[in-house]
Amino acid sequence: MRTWRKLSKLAAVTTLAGGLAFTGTPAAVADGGSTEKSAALACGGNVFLDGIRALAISENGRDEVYIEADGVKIWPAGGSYVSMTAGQRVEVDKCVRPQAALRLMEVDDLDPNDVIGRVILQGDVTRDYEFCCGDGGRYRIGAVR
Ligand SMILES: [Ca+2]
Ligand SMILES: [Ca+2]
Repeated sequence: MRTWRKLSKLAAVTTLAGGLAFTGTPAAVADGGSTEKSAALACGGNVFLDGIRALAISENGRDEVYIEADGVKIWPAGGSYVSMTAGQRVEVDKCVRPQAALRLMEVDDLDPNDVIGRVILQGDVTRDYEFCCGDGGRYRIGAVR
């Protein structure tokens, strides 16, 4: 019963996002397409991390960022970091547990790496979270249930 309700909700959201170009939708919905909703369903009881956007970067030009969940690096899979500029959005596409503690790290060669911010997911909701404001960086990530 619960699964059916969730499917119905996601289908409604997808229809809305696909059919109307209005402002004010949550970024997780506005930034993602129906493929993200399908991927979220593939996460089962977990939360799907959709994409991350750099609202403000902590360094001149580019930040080198990666994401940890519960102390373990989960993104990017094929490298030690992703290089991001202000305003850029990059797909994350990872499943994490509903109450995972996320940390956004910024790699520095000579200093210890910077912590941009931490968030603890609020389980059973689709919403955006912000990593803020370590070293002046601010990033938004969409979590889809
Ligand atoms: Ca730094
Ligand atoms: Ca750096």
